[in-house]
Amino acid sequence: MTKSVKKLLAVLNGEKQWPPPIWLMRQAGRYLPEYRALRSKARDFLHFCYSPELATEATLQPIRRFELDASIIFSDILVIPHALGRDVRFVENEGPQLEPLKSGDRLPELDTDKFAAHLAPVYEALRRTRAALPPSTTLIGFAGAPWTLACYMIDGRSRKDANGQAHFDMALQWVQQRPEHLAQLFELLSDAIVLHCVAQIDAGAEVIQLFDSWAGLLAPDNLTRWSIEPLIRIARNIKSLRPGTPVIVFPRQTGELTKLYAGSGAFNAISIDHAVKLSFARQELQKHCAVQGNLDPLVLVEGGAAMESAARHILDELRGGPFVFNLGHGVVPQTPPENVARLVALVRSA
Ligand code: 1CP
Repeated sequence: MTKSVKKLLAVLNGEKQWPPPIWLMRQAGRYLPEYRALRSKARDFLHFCYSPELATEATLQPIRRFELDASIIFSDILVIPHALGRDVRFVENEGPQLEPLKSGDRLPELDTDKFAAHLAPVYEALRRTRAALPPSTTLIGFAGAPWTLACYMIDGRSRKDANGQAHFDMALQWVQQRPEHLAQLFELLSDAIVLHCVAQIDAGAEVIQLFDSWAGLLAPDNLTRWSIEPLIRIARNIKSLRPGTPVIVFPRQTGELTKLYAGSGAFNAISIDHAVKLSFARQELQKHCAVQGNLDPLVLVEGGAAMESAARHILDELRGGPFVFNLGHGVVPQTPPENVARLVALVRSA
C-alpha cells in the first residue's frame, strides 16, 4: 500500500505513524499576536467567521508558524444555530450569548437553501484554505454535536459556578421533563449538522471532527440517548453521503464511557480530554480506533520540563497504536506561542 503524504489521514485509516501527526484544538486564536491583529479588523466575531478572507488567514496562521499536520477551519460551532435563524452574539470577554429557546417556542425550520446560503462564506474559506495549504497538511471541517448545540440554544449561554464548571440547567431540565421536545430539536440539529458537514467536505474538508464539549454534563443513563446514539447516526450519515470521509469524535468529560463511542465502529478516532487515563486509552480505546489527545492545555501554558515530561509520557503510552498528538481541550489565550513551537519539535523528534 502506498503511504499517504498526509499523516493525519493515514492514522485515521488505522495506520500507525511515527512520529505521530500533531495539531491542536483552538490552534488559531488569541494566544497568537497575529490573530489578535487580524481579529481587530472585523466588527465582531461572527463577521470574522463569515469573512472568507479573514477566516482563511486565521486558519493559516498557526500552519505557517508551526507546520502542524492539520488545519481546522476557523469558524465556530454556533454558526449552525445562527444559520437556523436564532439570534447569536459573541460578547467580548464573556463568550457567546444566544436568545434562549423557551419550551413554548416553535422550533426553527431547516430551509436547506437558506441554510447553505447563510454558511456559504464558511465553504468559501474552506476552498481558499485548501488551495493554500501545503500538500502534507490535512484540512479538518467540524460541527458541534446536537447536545452541545442544544445546551447553548436552550440556556442561551454557559453559566460557570465558583469552581469554573459550566452549567446548562434548562437544557438538563428538557432532558428530564421535555424529552419529546428535545428529540424534535435533535432531529432538526442532526439534519443541519449532516448538511453542514457534507457541504464542508464538498468545499475541501478531508476530515470531520464532531465536538460534544458538554457531553460530560449528561448522567451516564442519558449519555446513550442524547450523545452517543445521535453522534453515531450523524457519523454514519456523513459517511454514507460522502464515503471514505474520516470522522473524529470529541465527547469531553465522559471518562471511561468514551469506550462506548470508540467501540461503536462509527468513528475513525476518539479525541480524549486530559482526565482520561493513558493506560485506559491504550488498552480500551486504541484497539477500536485511533486516539487523539490529551495534553492538559494548562501544561502547555507552563511549558519547560513539566510540559516535556507530560508530552513524552503521552507519546510513550500511546505509541503502540494509531495516535494523533493533540491537547485535552483547546489552546488557552495565555499560552506562550514558543511553548507550542517547542511541543511540535518534541513530538517531531519522537
Ligand atoms: O476572538 C476570539 O478569540 C474568540 C474566541 C473564539 C475562537 C477563537 C470563539 C468563541 N470561537 C473560536 C473559534 C473556534 N471555536 C474554533 C476554530 C478553530 C480552532 O480550533 O482553531 C473551533 C473548533 C470552535 C469550536 C467551539 N466553539 C466549541 C467546541 C470546542 C470547545 O472549545 O469545547 C465550543 C463549545 C464553542 C463555543 C464558543 N465559541 C467561543 C467561545 C469562547 C466558546 C465557549 C464558550 C463557553 O465556555 O461556553
